[in-house]
Amino acid sequence: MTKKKPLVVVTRKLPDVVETRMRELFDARLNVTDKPMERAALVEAMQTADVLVPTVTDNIDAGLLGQAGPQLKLIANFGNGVDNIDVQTALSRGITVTNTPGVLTEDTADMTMALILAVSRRIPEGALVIPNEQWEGWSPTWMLGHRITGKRLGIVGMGRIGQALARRARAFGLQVHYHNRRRVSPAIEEQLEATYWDSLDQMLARMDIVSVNCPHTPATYHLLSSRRLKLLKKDAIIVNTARGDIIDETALVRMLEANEIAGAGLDVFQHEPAISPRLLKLVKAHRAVVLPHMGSATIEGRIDMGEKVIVNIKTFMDGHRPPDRVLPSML
Ligand code: 8YV
Repeated sequence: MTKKKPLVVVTRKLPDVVETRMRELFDARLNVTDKPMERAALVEAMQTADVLVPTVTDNIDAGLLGQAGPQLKLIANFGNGVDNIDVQTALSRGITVTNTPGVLTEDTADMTMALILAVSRRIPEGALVIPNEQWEGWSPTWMLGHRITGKRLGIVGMGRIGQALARRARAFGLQVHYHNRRRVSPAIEEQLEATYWDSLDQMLARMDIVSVNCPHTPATYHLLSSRRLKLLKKDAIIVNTARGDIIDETALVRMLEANEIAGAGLDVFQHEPAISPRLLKLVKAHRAVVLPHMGSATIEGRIDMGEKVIVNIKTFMDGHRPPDRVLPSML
């Protein structure tokens, strides 16, 4: 007798190869329209699926988890960050949670570097000049940005992505500084030529460029608070490819408006996809560069993420520990 395939509900459209493999292995319910699932549809999924595969756009909160049927045993998140899931509640209900670490590290670090360059060298502003037919020719004092070589980069969160950014930053001639919950090993520090600051406040006050690369957890919500943002140098820039909630966005907008900080490059927002009108105004005035959460948006990365989800489900269903379990100590 063949074993019954687990019912796997996938909330968004995934790359074709991933979906095809899922259909082969599981009783996969795919979202062909890619429209985010309404709450009622999510409730139904929680009550019927053996495995739920959500993304950053699904808020799997305690209320939803409270309605899960006893058959739901695994939430295999398509994504590295798990702040879209109330992991504590899931675990307390005996639901295992997995994520997709490692496979989006390089892509996200690339995008972080791209934002640093975009803000410092005014790339989005310059890229509009020719299509808008506004180029009157070269001038020695026009469209000047700032050199990044020799500047100090402060990385907030020296995990995989922070370290991948540090490697890139070294190649660009930046001085690497970092703050992390735990100091990284001397070998890594040496390899990255990175200077550790146990005081985030002190590091912030001295950096030319600050990059947010830590996960969003209750402990990092508004880590870059209004008070801390005020510590930044007036000519500093800040980039965020982690999660919008880590920066007090209202305070950041206020500082950009008042020219108390030189610029910002943001790939993530506090209430995405909603963007505050004041931030939008700053973007239009070229005071900030914004991207629509594209850090891991490569086809290779998204296929790798899908493969990780599949391995996690398959291992779990075969009765083993999935490789990417989210543990309470990570929160
Ligand atoms: C993903 C991300 O696109 O994986 C993450 O944590 O922020 C993104 O790069 C998204 O989470 C997919 O769910």
